[in-house]
Amino acid sequence: MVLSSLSSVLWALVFVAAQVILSAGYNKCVARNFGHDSVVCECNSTYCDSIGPVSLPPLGQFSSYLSSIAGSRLEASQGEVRANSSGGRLRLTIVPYQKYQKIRGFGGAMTDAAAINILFLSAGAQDQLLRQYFSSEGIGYSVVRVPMASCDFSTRLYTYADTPGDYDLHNFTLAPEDINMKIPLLQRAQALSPRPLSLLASAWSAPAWLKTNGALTGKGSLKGQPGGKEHKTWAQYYVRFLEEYAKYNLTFWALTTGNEPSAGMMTNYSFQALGFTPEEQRDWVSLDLGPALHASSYPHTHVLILDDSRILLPHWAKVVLSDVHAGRYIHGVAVHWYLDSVVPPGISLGTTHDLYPEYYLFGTEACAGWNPLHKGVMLGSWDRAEQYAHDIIEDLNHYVVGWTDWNLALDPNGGPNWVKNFVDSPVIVDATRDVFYKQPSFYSMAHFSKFLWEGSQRVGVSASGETHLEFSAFIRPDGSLVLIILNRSSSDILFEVWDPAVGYIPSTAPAHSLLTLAWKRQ
Ligand SMILES: *[C@@H]1O[C@H](CO)[C@@H](O)[C@H](O)[C@H]1NC(C)=O
Ligand SMILES: *[C@@H]1O[C@H](CO)[C@@H](O)[C@H](O)[C@H]1NC(C)=O
Ligand SMILES: *[C@@H]1O[C@H](CO)[C@@H](O)[C@H](O)[C@H]1NC(C)=O
Ligand SMILES: *[C@@H]1O[C@H](CO)[C@@H](O)[C@H](O)[C@H]1NC(C)=O
Ligand SMILES: *[C@@H]1O[C@H](CO)[C@@H](O)[C@H](O)[C@H]1NC(C)=O
Ligand SMILES: CC(=O)N[C@H]1CO[C@H](CO)[C@@H](O)[C@@H]1O
Repeated sequence: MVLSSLSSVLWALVFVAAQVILSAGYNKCVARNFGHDSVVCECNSTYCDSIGPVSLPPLGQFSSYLSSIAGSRLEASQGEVRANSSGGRLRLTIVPYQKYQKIRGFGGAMTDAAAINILFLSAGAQDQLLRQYFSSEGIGYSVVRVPMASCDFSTRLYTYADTPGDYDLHNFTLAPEDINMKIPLLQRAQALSPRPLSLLASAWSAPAWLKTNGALTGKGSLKGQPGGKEHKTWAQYYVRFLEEYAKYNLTFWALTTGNEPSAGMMTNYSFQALGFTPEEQRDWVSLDLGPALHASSYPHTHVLILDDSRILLPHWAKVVLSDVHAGRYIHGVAVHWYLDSVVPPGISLGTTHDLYPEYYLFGTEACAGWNPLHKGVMLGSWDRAEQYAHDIIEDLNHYVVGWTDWNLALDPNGGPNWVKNFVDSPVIVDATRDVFYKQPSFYSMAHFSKFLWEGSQRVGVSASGETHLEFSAFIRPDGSLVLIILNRSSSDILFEVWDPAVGYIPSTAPAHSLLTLAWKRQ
């Protein structure tokens, strides 16, 4: 007992001594405390904290990036990989021959609300904000979800084809929100990004005249049956959207079959929705959407089904993917996080993967502050950063290949939102001061998005004993290893990582912290 704690203390001292704090060239967080459990980092038109582009030290050393409730934000250090175990502490062993899914990417949504907030800033601050997400000195977002027409995070209700009876979509036209706000911002984001962005389109509601309830909100679905004229027009609407955005050099990686089809099945649902049963979605894809896309100029656009909570899995996937006519047009299953705390990942995500391993799972929406008990923005909430990291790790450990946050930016009230469904965002814009605040959840995203490049493959990790640490490990396309570790408890823990290819990495996960470790293996 005494010996082992003495050796722990010695190891801690050796570890601290070995750390090289890399401060040169880094912009530090300008921390502001709004009275919650941690701080935000304030950015303006001339200054924003950044760790810059990341490169790894030579073989035999490792990099470590730490964020914590105590105020660390991607704090970088390096250490030596050791030949011998430090003994006595929890060991996480990398199991490189256990290979799982490959990462597609991480990102957020360019809603009308996000675009409005970003454009409220001065040109310099807009640029800082976009760089934070998309440039190589930022956090490496590569996915942007783009709502097709209005959703609750709009200031008015509209679709692109509001002329009743316009089955041929002669009057289909993008909105001012697209042309003046979202498209220019997406073009700027693309110009800042070192690689092509993966754009993802989702529609909230079909035009009212195509729907059983004659309205964009509330309970309603498409009139008629799959194969009928309403369903065909609705498929063509997607194709027209792809064509219109392509005129601005914005091409889409994927589209979903529609945001939250379960919402449109609920009586008096308060904002834009379009109900689908899994059977109707299956037949619409097989008879209308699939053939329309196939015949369009964009036949390689991925189609993701569900776009709703995982509580609907595996049932939804079974109904849709068991049908070969629908299944051949489909690439993946999109999930939202809202009910994750009550739906175990194994029986939903895991089972769906086991049944249909040829279809990937992808996270398309998540936000904090949606729960009526803790609604809206909470500036500096570390608890919300932990909610993000916990959910991302849980998803990654159950075959999910990417995770998309909701609004890229909101105002201090969590809007605008025409139905007052205010929520939180990793970036909160205070236009009155021409600043934006990077919330703890922004760094939560960064611990994954900046390090897990497209093509990174999850590998096994085994713990030497019982632990509440949460972790996930990946081998990147360049052969380096990235291990992300979350400690949601209130005490520090010493542990070591053993990678048989290189040796032992002593580390510590402070109370309420998120840690990304990375090292070369060859
Ligand atoms: C931006 O923030 C930095 C760091 O806090 C500060 O030094 C600078 O004066 C600010 N610039 C403006 C335009 O407010
Ligand atoms: C590592 O362990 C081996 C055998 O257990 C020992 O011979 C060697 O001296 C140790 N090396 C170091 C650097 O402690
Ligand atoms: C729809 O487009 C047609 C031409 O294709 C035009 O004559 C008509 O005025 C438009 N209707 C509306 C409501 O914009
Ligand atoms: C279109 O976008 C691609 C990147 O997605 C870029 O390489 C190309 O230069 C752009 N073309 C025009 C005309 O802007
Ligand atoms: C739904 O809305 C209608 C019209 O506003 C109202 O008459 C009805 O009572 C509402 N139903 C429920 C279940 O709230
Ligand atoms: C740093 C750390 O781990 N502190 C807590 C982290 O989680 C573990 C569970 O393994 C707790 O026991 C630690 O106290």
